[in-house]
Amino acid sequence: MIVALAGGVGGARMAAGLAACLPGGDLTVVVNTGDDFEHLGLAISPDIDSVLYTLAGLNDTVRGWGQSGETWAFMEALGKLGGPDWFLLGDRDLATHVLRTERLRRQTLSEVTEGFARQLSIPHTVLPMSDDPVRTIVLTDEGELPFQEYFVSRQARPVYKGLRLEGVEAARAAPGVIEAIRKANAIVVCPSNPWLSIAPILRVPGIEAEVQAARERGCPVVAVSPFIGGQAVKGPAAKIMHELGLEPTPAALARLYDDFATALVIDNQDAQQALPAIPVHVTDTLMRDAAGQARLGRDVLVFVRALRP
Ligand code: FO1
Repeated sequence: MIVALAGGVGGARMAAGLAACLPGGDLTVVVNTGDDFEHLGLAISPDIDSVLYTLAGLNDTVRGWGQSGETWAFMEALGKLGGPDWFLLGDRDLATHVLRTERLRRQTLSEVTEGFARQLSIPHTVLPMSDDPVRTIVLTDEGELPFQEYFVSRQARPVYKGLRLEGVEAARAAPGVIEAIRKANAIVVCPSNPWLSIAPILRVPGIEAEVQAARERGCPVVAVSPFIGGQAVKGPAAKIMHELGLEPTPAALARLYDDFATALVIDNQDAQQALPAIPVHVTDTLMRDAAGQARLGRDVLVFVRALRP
């Protein structure tokens, strides 16, 4: 039983890599929902959708988010009417948001996600970190910005100063999250943005404590670095590290994850960097396509098995 903590494109790709190497039911992906927001009256859960689309092989591999073969008639029509065009909703993707919004009237986000996963023939468990609304607000040099305004509208240009997670104190981990961590033989922290994707998951009351409890009982907690040669594959993780006066290196990542990680997977390009005092596996961490995802998934699982007592 493997639990993966995931957010963003790196999280979705790693989850798909692990999924490709594990029998159905052996993987639970716990997904960040701090990026969720309401747009045009629709409930958007970008990270859940990235995980579902990638596990189902429907994802756009170039953009990293949304579906492949997407068309944009809705956006064109929206633009003609003077609607907001800063957040792109493809025609196929729109179906997900419309159906989710409608189902959320009588179902929880976990139930809606489970229904989508079943319909898409995904044999693994995909759980939101919480069914309660948690909204990531990014503190920047230009003031507080709701996550998608910072990330998409402002393209993460404002200088990152910190996070506020609206609603997190009252949020409960979604059903199955704590139980999955309790039963896990290993926990994989995906190569997601440590600040924007992983921190919100760990801040849901009970989740980080349960990961630490897993570590105490000898369960490997393996973090896969999102950095390659001082850069993030996608998104602002390296930029944020610099803005916080940190280096995007394996050692800095190990310090960030010091409270819970027991081992690290890093890229070949970073092998010459100062390494942390925990076990480190050096490999090619770039996931270019489904084969690359499966290769890294297999690599991580072999490393994990060697770590188990
Ligand atoms: N990311 C963008 O950079 N621009 C977009 O217009 C955009 C639209 C979008 C629509 C649905 C969806 O599920 C994701 C979308 N994303 C878009 C990605 C998303 O905002 C971010 O990648 C995540 O929130 C960060 O993990």
